[in-house]
Amino acid sequence: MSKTVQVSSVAEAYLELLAARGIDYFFGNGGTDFAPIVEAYANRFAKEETLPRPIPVPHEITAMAMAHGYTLVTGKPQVVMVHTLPGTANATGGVINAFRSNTPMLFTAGRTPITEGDLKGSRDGGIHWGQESFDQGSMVREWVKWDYELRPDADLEGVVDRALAISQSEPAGPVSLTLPREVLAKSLEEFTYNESPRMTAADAIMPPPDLIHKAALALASAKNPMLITQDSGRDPEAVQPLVDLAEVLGMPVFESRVCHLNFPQDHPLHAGSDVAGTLPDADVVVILEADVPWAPKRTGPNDNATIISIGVDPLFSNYPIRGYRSDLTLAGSPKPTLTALVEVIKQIGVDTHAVDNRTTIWVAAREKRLASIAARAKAGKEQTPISKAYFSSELSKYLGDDTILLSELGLDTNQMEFTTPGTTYAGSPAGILGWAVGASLGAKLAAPDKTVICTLGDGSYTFGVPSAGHIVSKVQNLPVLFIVWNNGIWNAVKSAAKNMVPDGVAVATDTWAFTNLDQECKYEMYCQASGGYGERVDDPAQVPAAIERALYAVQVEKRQALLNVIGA
Ligand SMILES: Cc1ncc(C[n+]2csc(CCOP(=O)(O)OP(=O)(O)O)c2C)c(N)n1
Repeated sequence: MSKTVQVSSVAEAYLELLAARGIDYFFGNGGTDFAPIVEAYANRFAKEETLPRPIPVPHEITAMAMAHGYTLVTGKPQVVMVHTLPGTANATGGVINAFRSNTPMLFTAGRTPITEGDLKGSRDGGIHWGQESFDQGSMVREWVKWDYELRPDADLEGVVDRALAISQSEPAGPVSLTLPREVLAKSLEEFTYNESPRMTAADAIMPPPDLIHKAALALASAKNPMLITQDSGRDPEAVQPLVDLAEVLGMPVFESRVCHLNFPQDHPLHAGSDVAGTLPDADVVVILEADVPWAPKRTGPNDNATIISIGVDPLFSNYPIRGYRSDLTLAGSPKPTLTALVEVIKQIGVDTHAVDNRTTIWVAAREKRLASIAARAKAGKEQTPISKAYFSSELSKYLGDDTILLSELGLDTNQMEFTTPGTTYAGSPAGILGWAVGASLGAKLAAPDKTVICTLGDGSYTFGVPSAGHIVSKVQNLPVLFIVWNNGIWNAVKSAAKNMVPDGVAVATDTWAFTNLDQECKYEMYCQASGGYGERVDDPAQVPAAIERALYAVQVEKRQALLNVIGA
């Protein structure tokens, strides 16, 4: 059914449409290009019309990460709008993070006025020349599924509906829409659109039955199968089918890196992340939504093993180089593909005695692994600087279904056991640092009743433009607990140098250029500056009480908190 509304401009029609399409939030970082949007918001506020709620975010890195975090929790894409060329430049890292993590998003940027004449919206400021680009969309084109610049008198509804449908179709990802100022500013008296979107997103992808059958046969007859996943839990409904597959086969599930909860970590067949001890002996290896299932320089599968790849884009076609062997390649969304595999495996039948034996072996292996994880935490209890294993294990006591933990090189998540979908997230495979601060704020916006904990390295925190994040936390009333692991160094950079040249001069002389931060930095004061609770934690004996003080600030006082943990 169509609907006609009174509007004053194309910008207002655009906001009407976004609201009608269920967009909750419009994360904005504006400039002169926002004039039509600002005017349209004022009009709609005055008329008390529904709107995507405007969230002003004082840095693009934060805005992009907020939209990303919100979508991780809700599955619903949101809108980000940044300022022409400068905003697009600052936001590009966030677009790349969203693209590599298959996060849907309507990324938009204004465009400096195209015309020098008298049109409404034409150039009227000195900045309008220098901020023009021949092809602004090209800045993000490699990192979006579709990009377009809105033309005068374009079919606005068709453009927006198509953008949202493409963004959410598997493999999901961001789309980009450039919005020239004159186009948005153009006067319009009424706007007619369909109440339901003109097109829907393509549904889950299903591999052909004969491939499912071949994979099921290989798995049903395997003596030593294993599965490695990274991101199948992007769809929370894929968690149970993965449990079913593991159980029907007595097959261990490894997580190469946890971006989402893929498999309950308290399950007897959860095997941790270290595949090196198992991979060379496996006869069937399933790579499920994992871009880097193992490090080829360190380990690899047996030449005789059958490798089965499953994923919405199982060969990662947008990665330039990725040379993992794949004998059976199943292009399919995890939930229906795993469900179908389990059904066919049950029809074929498995050696239940062998399944029981394997399960017993993996239960014992898991207990051994957990004992050594617990021992690491215990050994670190009194260490100064504070041990990461010890701190992480203490924090894990406060985690549950009512918490969401986001991490970016912060703590040791091996010390934590996540069991429910939606309780933990990590950054994109693209690894563009600066994600966690904003993503945590977006997660809190999406789940206001949950305690959101953001754990991140001091380097990652600095990349995340904390000044902007703390302001948004305060202004939007989003109390997040930030835990900054302050080791005073970019350890990842030092380790990379050490690993590449273990017998080099840097190791011999303990000289590490480009790796040092400042362990004396009072990161807690950034949070205090925005009215939050801040504490420097350098005494291991104070760890449990410090965590409780910070949680009290967040949960009871409803203000943000930051623990600056002086760690090893
Ligand atoms: C935007 C960006 N710049 C640089 C890097 C390279 N990089 C990867 S890890 C890292 C250091 C991160 O430091 P921190 O968060 O303190 O964690 P640590 O390495 O100490 O564990 C850097 C600079 C990156 N991934 N992203």
